[in-house]
Amino acid sequence: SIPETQKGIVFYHHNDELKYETIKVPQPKSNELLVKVLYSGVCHTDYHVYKGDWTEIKYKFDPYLIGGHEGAGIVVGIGSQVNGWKVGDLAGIKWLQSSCQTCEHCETGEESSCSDAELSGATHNGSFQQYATTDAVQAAKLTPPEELPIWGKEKFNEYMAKVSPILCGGLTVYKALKASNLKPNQWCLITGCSGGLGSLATQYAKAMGYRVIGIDSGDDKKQFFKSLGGEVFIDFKKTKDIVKEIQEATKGGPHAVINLATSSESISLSTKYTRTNGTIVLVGLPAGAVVKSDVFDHVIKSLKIVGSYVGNRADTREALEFFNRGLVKSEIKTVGLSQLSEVFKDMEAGKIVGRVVLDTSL
Ligand code: 8ID
Ligand code: ZN
Repeated sequence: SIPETQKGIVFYHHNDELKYETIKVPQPKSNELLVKVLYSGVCHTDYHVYKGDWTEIKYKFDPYLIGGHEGAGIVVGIGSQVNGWKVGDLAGIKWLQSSCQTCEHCETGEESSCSDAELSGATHNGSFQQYATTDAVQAAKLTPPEELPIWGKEKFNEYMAKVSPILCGGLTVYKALKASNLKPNQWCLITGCSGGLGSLATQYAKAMGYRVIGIDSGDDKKQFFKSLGGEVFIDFKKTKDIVKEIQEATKGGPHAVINLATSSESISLSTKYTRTNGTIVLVGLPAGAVVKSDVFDHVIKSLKIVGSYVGNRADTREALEFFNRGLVKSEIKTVGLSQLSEVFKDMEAGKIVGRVVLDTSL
């Protein structure tokens, strides 16, 4: 049975105290599922939202906001207009909470570009609570682990915890790698390669047949990156001539760069070391970031700069399949929901290796 109240992490203004409170369990609207959230990954996006870094979004405080958009849980309630879901199904809550289904972008499967999209943890209360509502069309179908050869029923909790970062991190980097137009055996450079998205990007890139060079900092992050199959690690705090070092290691620069680091300068820097005819993919969204590219160089080298924003439902299904097949492992540390503010502090300090996932029961 569904309780009337639950625990959640709420904040009333950007940068305000994060409060672990007893709040009402929400009611699903006619198009929504009610999901009992078991685990939710903490994405750097949640921290940007909390700080109010992105002034372009119309955040919804009613009166508070609940973050979280990597929620993995069990369907416990279904709105009257919902098709294709039943109580007991496993569902994932994504950043793209819902889209209008009728505009040009939705029509062509580019629903993340829908101007009426609702966003989990920003315009709609997200997965940092024990029960959350989510639009049934955009919710991700999760496969029960007992149906997967390499998982199995006894690993239910582990599966749910580890699948959660795929719902934003995995999906986003998988789509970004597609947008890079890389061919097998080409060099893929990943900035922030040992962070949440970076640890997944390293593995998806490898699984897709690319050679991976990563930039991040610290010996723990270097070791971690190598354990994921990364070939060359550049420590941005130790390197004297980063452009030269990258170009030497890749014999002319990477064929594509996936910019994940939450650093504006590192994005502009990527235009300097990318190989001639290469593609620079923008994913990370540091506050107020601008990419500066030297036009002469840009033209002569025929560089392409492209943005990539989460992914559509097919990208979600495909990203989940890589995970279900064991081609991509989700490297996580699990802590209680009540610990979110400590997680944000570590994130700000760049201390997190891989992804932190919150257990909503703690
Ligand atoms: O759809 C999208 N475009 C999308 C989806 C999901 C997340 C975009 N994002 C954005 C987030 O909002 C955030 O801005 O991607 C960015 C990365 O998210 P994350 O992976 O969740 O962040 P993290 O775990 O904190 O990792 C960031 C890493 O960057 C490193 C840090 O050491 C950390 O490991 N880093 C920094 I800070 N400066 C760097 C630099 N100059 C750097 N790595 C290389 N060079
Ligand atoms: Zn995210």
